[in-house]
Amino acid sequence: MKVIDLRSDTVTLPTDEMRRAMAEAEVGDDVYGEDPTVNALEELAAEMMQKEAAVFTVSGTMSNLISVLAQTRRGDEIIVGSEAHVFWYEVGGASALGGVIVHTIPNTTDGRLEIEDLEKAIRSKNIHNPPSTLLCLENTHNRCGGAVLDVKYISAAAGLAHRHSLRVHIDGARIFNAAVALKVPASELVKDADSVSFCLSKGLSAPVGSLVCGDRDFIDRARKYRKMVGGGMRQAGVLAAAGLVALRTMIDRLAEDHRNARLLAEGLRLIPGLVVADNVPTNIVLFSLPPAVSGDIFVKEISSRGVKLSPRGGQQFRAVTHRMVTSDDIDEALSRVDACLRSLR
Ligand code: TLP
Repeated sequence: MKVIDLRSDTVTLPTDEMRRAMAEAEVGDDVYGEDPTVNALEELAAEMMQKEAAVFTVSGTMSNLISVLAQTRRGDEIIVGSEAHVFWYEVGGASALGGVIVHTIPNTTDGRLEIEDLEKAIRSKNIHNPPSTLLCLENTHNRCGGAVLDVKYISAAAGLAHRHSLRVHIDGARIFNAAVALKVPASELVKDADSVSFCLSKGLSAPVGSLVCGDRDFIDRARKYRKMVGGGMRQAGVLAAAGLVALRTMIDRLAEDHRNARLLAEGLRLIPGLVVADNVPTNIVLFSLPPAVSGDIFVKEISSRGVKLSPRGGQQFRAVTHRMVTSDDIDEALSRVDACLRSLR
């Protein structure tokens, strides 16, 4: 039985071309700035995002953390969405290590922060208030079902933040999914941001890695913070080599993952009792079980039938499409989910 793993696009394995590039990578000590493959990856990332510079990190979590550390001081306040990855899944690193207050304001279901909410959240200059210094947006938005922020919205939110002297960070772990969905270059989506982080290890299939891009001063500070949190790597060119293949060859195919996610959502909607998110713009499908079925039992039962899903608490589940799942796999997963739910009713 083929296991169909829909927990996350992070489960994608490196391609043969990546493995060859890794084996043959020219390397050096990156802490000395001497790894030519890391340098090439950072240059390519900066060019693709139309920013001055970039730094390679081990993960999206580290990228977001050093982006916050390099743009705030202890006691500052950062404004993030209530569903933001930075808030939910990064172990509170920004507060624990950066000493910043995380001020959450509600995310709309399509991943935005209402401009009026944002305006109210920005602190006035008053002796009682912590200074608001950074706004974090997320594109695509994980907990909002792969929602996409468009250029117009980002410009409006960033414009407001900048007028109040906040900097703007975009957690673009899946920024290329957004770019492919909107048919715009990723650089357009980050042109109004001071910093962007994006991942190589999700839909782009590289085994490890993420990049932070921004102006040169900011990247110098971020690189220093990367070292502080133990992220200075040595012959990291073996990883960067896979990242170069990812950026050169794996972006356009994300459209296929988006088609498969829509197929999955359409199929799930036909299964009695399931409630499926209306909008599936990229590769993430959120759905809920009927109240009569226990989420804990369902997740065990469906995984014994060879379909892996991410529980999101209670009746809610997440399925993510990616390169290792074909449209035939989607059909198969749908029939297994259907059979599983019939057996549990
Ligand atoms: N998200 C993972 C889990 O942590 C939930 C996933 O499976 O989706 N920003 C966003 C928007 C993300 O979705 C993730 C990973 C990260 C940052 C962190 O990336 P990593 O896992 O490389 O630290």
